[in-house]
Amino acid sequence: MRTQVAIIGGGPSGLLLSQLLHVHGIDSVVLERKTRDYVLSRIRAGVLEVGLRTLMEEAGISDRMNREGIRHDGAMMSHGDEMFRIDFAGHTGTPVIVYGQTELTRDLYDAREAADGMIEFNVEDVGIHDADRDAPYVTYAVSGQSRRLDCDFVAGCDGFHGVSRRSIPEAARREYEKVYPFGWLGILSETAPVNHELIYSNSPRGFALCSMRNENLSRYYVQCRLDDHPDNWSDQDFWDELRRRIPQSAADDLVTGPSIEKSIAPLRSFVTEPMRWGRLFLCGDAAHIVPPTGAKGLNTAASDVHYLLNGLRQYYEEQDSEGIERYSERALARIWKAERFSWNFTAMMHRFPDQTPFDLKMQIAELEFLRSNEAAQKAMAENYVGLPY
Ligand code: RFL
Ligand code: PHB
Repeated sequence: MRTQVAIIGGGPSGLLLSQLLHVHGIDSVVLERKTRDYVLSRIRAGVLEVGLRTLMEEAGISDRMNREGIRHDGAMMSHGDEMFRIDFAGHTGTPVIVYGQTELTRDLYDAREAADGMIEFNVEDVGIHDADRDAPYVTYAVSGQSRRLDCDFVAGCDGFHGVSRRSIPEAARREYEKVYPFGWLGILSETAPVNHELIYSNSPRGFALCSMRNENLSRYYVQCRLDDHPDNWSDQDFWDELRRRIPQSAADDLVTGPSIEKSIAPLRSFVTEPMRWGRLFLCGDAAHIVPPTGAKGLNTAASDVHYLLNGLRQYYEEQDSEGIERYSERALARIWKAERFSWNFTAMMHRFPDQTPFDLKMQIAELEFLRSNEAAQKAMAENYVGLPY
């Protein structure tokens, strides 16, 4: 089999790239290790920046997002019983939209299917070959049968644990990593959200976040130990702990109910450089991870797709390699700023095991500065709604 772009991974990066390439007349094949249902069962990000929304529009699949996504003009920050608002729309003219990654991925799968896009599910043993030559190819197996996909380019959209990053020789890449000494325990419940905007809370018992998917579906998180397990938490334990970590006014309004999903995600900052090796390009979680505090994971994946799409279009439409040659440099320039924001916001909001009384005072001072300073609020708003591409 032959295609122009072989895409490893059918998560949001791979599907969005594939759909956008299709819109611009470039052919691709997506290879996904799991099934569609499995990919859609993963509960992840929920906040969409304007850049990602524009890409969804360009991909021709923004109708449901525009109809069902919830516009958020700001978000609440709290410490103790203090609570203040960051006005995203007021400071930047732009809101964020709350629309789950699951829904966005479903829209992308539907669009690929409607266009007869080629997606191979349940692929095993993916191998990327000759990416540093002119004619790369990908080998894989489906139901025990070996297959070969010849292509012009390979897009590595296979997440943090995929094969693409590891296909770049170690001597040719450099990795930067910070592992945080805690995780987030998240639950999804069919209850009305406690507030119409998100609440990010720094409490003496650890961080908490009140988020949502729609008016009857809430997403809540509490900071937890890395060695903790969701089975250690009954729903009642979770609600009790959440109540203790958010301001009293919010705790009083909290509507509780049975959880329909409960999971723990570790927190990590990670970047690999460069994001291109010959004709192999890394996109999204395959190249970088942010702690979820800044809601940047999915959004940084989208900016990679934007730079790669432009590079590939320039190559096919103008026979000019400049865009693909500078892909890594352009993508990384934006990634590092999102890494800084996510790291800084994480440091401001969480309890760290080795935090000294001085460190705690610094956190409070930072939050107080943010509460009282318009310029600091504007900087936060600009980062949160997404820096320009
Ligand atoms: P994904 O979503 O991990 O998709 C990669 C796809 O590649 C497939 N795959 C392979 N396919 C073929 N061959 C192989 N060898 C393969 N290896 C892997 C996988 O099955 C998968 O379908 O990466 P992508 O597309 O780059 O998208 C990135 C986003 O998913 C990610 O940045 C965010 O979801 C991160 N993230 C969150 N971001 C937020 O902004 N807010 C959140 O609340 C949030 N919560 C999360 C998260 C990531 C989590 N992970 C990775 C554990 C919660 C969790 C639990
Ligand atoms: C979510 O709704 O899952 C969510 C929202 C904001 C974040 C992280 C996660 O910063």
